Amino acid sequence: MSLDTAPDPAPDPALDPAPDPTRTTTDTVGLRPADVDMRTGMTAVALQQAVQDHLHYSLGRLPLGASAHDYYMALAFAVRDRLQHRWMYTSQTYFDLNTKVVCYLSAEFLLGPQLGNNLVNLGIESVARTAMAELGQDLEEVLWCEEEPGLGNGGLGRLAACYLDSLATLQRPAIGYGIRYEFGIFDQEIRDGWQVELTDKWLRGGNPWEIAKPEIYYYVSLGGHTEHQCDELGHYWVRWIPHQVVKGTAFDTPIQGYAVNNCNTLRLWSAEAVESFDFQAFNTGDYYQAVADKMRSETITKVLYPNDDPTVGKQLRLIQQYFFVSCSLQDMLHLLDYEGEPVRRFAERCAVQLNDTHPSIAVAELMRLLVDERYVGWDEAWDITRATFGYTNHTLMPEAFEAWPLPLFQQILPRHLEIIYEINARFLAEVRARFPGDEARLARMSLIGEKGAKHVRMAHLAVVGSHAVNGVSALHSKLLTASALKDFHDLWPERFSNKTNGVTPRRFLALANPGLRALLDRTLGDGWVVDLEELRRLEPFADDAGFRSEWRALKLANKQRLVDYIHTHAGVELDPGWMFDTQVKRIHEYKRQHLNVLHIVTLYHRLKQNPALEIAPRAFIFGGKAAPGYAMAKLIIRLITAVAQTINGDPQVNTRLQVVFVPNFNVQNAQLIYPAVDLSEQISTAGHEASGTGNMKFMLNGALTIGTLDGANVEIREAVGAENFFLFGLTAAEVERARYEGYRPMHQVESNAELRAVLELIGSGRFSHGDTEVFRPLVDNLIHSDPFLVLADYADYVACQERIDAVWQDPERWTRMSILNTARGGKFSSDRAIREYCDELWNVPPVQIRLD
Ligand code: NBG
Repeated sequence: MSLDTAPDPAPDPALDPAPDPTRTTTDTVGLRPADVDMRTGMTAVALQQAVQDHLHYSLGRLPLGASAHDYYMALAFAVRDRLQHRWMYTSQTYFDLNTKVVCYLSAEFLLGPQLGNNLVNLGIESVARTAMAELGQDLEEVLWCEEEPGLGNGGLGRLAACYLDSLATLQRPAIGYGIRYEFGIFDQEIRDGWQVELTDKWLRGGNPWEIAKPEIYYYVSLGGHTEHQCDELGHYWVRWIPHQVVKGTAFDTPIQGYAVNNCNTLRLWSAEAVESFDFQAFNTGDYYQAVADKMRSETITKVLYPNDDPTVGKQLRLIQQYFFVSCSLQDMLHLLDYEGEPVRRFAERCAVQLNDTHPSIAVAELMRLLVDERYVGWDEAWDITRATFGYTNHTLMPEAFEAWPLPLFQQILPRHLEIIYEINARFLAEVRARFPGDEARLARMSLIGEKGAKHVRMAHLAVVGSHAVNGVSALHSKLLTASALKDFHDLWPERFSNKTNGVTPRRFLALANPGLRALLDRTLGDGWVVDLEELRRLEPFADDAGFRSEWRALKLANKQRLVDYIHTHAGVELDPGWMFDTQVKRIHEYKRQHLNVLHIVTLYHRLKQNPALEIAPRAFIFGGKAAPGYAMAKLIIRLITAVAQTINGDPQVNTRLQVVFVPNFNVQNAQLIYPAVDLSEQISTAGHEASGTGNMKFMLNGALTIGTLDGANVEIREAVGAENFFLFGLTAAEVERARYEGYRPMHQVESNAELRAVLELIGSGRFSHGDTEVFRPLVDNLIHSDPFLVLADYADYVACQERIDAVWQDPERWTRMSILNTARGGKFSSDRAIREYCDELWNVPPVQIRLD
């Protein structure tokens, strides 16, 4: 498939003959060979020249006055040219070969800074370092100028970005489809210990990676009503008369694979008003009304919503979802037309994956496009739809199961509601036939929920409209089929599978940890970058004292890097010789940052009771954003910063304990954090973290994990061996049983004097200048409700931390375990995950790209 096409009529097959399927190389007519071209050459000289040209022609800067940011832009443009070159060949080849394409629909793509990653994937890092040095610039400083696109909340969006990297690296034709938010996830500052949110103006300095494609746009209808008609031939058809039409325009970002020529596309849609739609307003002189409409349309892609904020407006979110899904499906249909393929072949050309329920309206939209606009019969359209979609579920948290109130849905998508009713009627007939008389089951499975106010259940729509449904870790997939989607599993067990998450070794090892990369290359060769199981060959080196000491030196250097960053950004100077005990991720009660704090306060309390107590000195490092409307999560941040202030300022304890909250956790600073950590905190309530991916990034960088049997922790522990993993806490089944039997947190408090003392310290104002009110909601919640069983796991957690303390005192043993964590982390590559998706669900084989 070629993406470089404006939406114009399908080509005449007589003029544009079908491609010869036996051809394996691309038709390069009109494309320019790379090595003779200074513009895309891969030597330091060519790159240096390209940077100078861009400084001059693209940016209009004199070398003398150019800032590091100017050099960043110039280098980014120069690198983009090299990507563009590969992108052209890639598009041409995919088109020539009529390949099947993975279309990854995701409301979030958390790409992170792109320059460094593109240099790694093109294999020109050292070339760029030399070129920039020639220009008097330090590459590291230039890389640091990049403003990352924060187009995601956390794990889900970052997973989508890792998957794009793996798809390109594994040479699979793929397009990521999403939303070009003008403001991504907010920037976090800490003021007086509290989180403050600032708008993320990531486009302010210009985005050198995207290419606007104003000629690629689609119209998206909203609101209004439908009209049902029968034409003179007796055909029944439906017209949707919308209240508003907006226009979605494409912005493309190249996604370069590692050490291959494949360069795929991330296509993000931006909303604008349809000028002609305002014609009447213009004619009647109501210019300002027309401008107001324009502004209203543009708000659709203004801002990314936090995925866990209970307070944000629902209406705009539904519109956002529909907007990007409709543009993307229309784009796929257009590409099919362009290639002269009949819509009947849609599912053979596009494997469309729904990244959580956010894009699940796609099921109804594809039906609408096929039935209402392409006049495909319902049954055939339904077969195409189900063969097209796959659905990945990313959470069991009930509040994330999207359910739209019926009146809201009807108001925005009247035609889709009709289609959903029809899908539902046919679906329920199937259930009725399989389970006669089971009315309760019908009510549970219906696409329309009737408990309380009626609502559309988007997860059910996604399952019914997909041929494949998967969870993101073995445990999560098991729980999914045993609980949330059990009825669907009873009906269609063959549709369900597990695809354990993975992370890209390019960004999270090669780029983030250059010291380790060099050591691995020297020890194993560089095959591990694309075949992460190669790391297993490190195992014997765990017993080599010389190697262990090298390993420690490396970790120390990485810690020093982080110490400098933290000193600058949080004003605390840590000692790199201490254990770095770290929890970085979204702040959420189920992730239990407050359990971590209870442990810190326990140590504080013990040291206050007994100043001579011997404990290994530890730096506790936190980072993560709380949803702006999630009061308890924000209070947890406040607790962390309060405990940090008290401990760091107390000479009696600050020689053994330090606590720091790193503001504005994002991909950029994450790349500094993962390689510098000794202990990774993965302490969610069992059964609640679908997978986790930070846990994998830490493991690969040689951190040891303290964790519950939750999400991918289970598989991490299996891979590294129980003796190299610090396990504590209730299992998912025990958590469920405790809840079922009426869990009483007060019982924990009554039976554990140390826990009581710790909670009293927090409640007494010890960490809040005597203010006994500020943390009361948090302490009360733990004592009286404790929905995530923090107190139930407290004693075991503290005991486990004591075992960790003992192991840390034996550096040789710790290092051995650290090396084994890296060596046995190969499974957690996103390449493994994407291979599974491609082979088992998408049926998309690799396509080689040659640049001749
Ligand atoms: C998140 C889960 C994580 C998981 C990522 C990626 C959502 C809805 N889910 O555990 O909480 O690692 O998805 O699968 O953001």
